[in-house]
Amino acid sequence: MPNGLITYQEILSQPEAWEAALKMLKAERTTGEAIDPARQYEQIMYTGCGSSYYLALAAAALTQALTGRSCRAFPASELWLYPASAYTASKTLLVAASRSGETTETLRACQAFLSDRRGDLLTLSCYGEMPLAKLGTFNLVFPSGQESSVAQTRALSTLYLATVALACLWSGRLDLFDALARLPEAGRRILAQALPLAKEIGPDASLERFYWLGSGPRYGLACELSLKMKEMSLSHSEPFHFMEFRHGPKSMVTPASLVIGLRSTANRSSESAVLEEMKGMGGRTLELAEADAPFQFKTGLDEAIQNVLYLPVGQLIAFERARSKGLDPDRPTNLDSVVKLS
Ligand code: F1P
Repeated sequence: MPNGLITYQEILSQPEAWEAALKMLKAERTTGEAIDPARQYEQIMYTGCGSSYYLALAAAALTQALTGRSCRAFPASELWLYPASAYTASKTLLVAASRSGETTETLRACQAFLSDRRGDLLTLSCYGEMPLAKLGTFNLVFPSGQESSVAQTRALSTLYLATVALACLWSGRLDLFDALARLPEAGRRILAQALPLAKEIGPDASLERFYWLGSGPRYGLACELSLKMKEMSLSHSEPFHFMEFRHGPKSMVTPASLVIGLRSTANRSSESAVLEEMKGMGGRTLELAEADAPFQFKTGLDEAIQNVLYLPVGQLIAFERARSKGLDPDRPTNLDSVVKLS
């Protein structure tokens, strides 16, 4: 089997996974609405590990923007070992994401949260038989996100999309909730559009460092794509908020650097300016955005619900780079698909 065929198929099948998840969320809409934080909780905390923590970061930023509720994200290990630095006395909805549903830190954080009676727990996972899927006050399971590769792709984007759908429900934006149904088709088109780009960038041996820039609801996604580049291709890769990149990290930019911007529409001028400056310093740049960018989505969708579309583009770039380095993305070096502590 050619290297990475499982991962490749999982990346390409994301639109179908999203379709199945959205159907389930539509059917379970009452659960989503019943959880409604607006009425019951002073704050929402999101948590997970690795990719699932980056999902939590992205979900917290978007959910706060849409609902106006206080939303924060912490690695599960921080909630487990340093709860006083994270929780306040207010009644909390904890949203825990996990592909496997058996990552030790995530389970420990959720068990401590419940035993300390801090509020209610909503779990988002892909395997209904695993411990996390039975732990929550509310449990949403998305089998279409199941995957056998180690580095998360389909699971991450599917669980992330679930948080976007819940944010739409909790903010009463049923127009946005309904518009999510257009994402699978957009995803198929963008995957096809991204393939040649990934095949051009991936094998480019003149590139040695990758910087992923994202702000607001896109910072967590920048972190996730940076992790993909590390996990799949063992490349030096780092995420930053757009404007933060100027405050020191830009000193690392050379012609061997690719600065990839998950650019917004709302703050286009500020974010494009950072990429232009890096280009002026001799760095290479790649601007991804809905419109007015070398790689554009052109979905016509509201900015709040199209962020998931950045993921397949970055995943394919990391995948092609791994393949060009003779690595097997299906079996990344030194990685396990789940971290279980004794
Ligand atoms: C969390 C995780 C992954 C990471 C690696 C090890 O898994 O940290 O994000 O990429 O595969 O496990 P999960 O809790 O989402 O199953």
